[in-house]
Amino acid sequence: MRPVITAFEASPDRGRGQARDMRVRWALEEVGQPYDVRLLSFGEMKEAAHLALQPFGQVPTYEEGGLVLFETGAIVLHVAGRRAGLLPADAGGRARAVAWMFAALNTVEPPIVEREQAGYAERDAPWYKARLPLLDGRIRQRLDALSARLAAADWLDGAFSAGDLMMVSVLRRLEGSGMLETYPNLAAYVARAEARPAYGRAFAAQLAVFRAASDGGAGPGSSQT
Ligand code: GTB
Repeated sequence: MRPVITAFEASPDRGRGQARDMRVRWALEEVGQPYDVRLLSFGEMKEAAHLALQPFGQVPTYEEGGLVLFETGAIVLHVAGRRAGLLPADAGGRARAVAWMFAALNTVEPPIVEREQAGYAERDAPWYKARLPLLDGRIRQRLDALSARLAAADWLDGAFSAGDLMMVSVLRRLEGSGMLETYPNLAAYVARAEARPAYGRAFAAQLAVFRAASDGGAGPGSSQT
């Protein structure tokens, strides 16, 4: 049974792989699970048919037989549990990989998203310039800790895992901020993950969707990979 995921018909990130379907695509590629994609417009994401799958009207979702999932953390964990490649075989190693997934989503991503949102929503506000160092400081606190963790290691806990996939996906949101570059081992960590063939296939697939949409040829609203 090929799972079906949903993604933006025309991603606002212009194919830079920042939308969250990228994490799911990457996980599916890492475990060698072929999948289909249903592309949605912003309008379709807020319609009843999609809200029945994703109560917040967001992408991505994941459908597999009768199973419907939303939240990328839950989806990646499910994918990682179905086939080998993203979680260690031993129970302790699996639990630690899951802990790193949660760390990425609950501890590292929130300050990054907060800075991003401030850039969109508060840039013209009188307090924006004064608040920025505080927001940057919160991110640096997390990057300092991650950089120390990866001082003598390629990956967060032994071999590459779903924890690394999620952490790298989160760190990639700093692209263009210049912040990652001030931590050479974190920049190298992200580059190492991006060099994985599975990452390359996932990135190419989401970029192809954006290119098709910008050529005005998004096609029938679905794609295969
Ligand atoms: N917690 C949910 C999950 O992990 O699945 C969050 C899902 C989510 O935020 N989805 C976004 C969405 O559907 C798309 S990925 N937004 C529409 C809405 O809420 O109405 C977030 C995203 C979008 C665009 C960029 N970008 O342009 O760089 C980056 C990230």
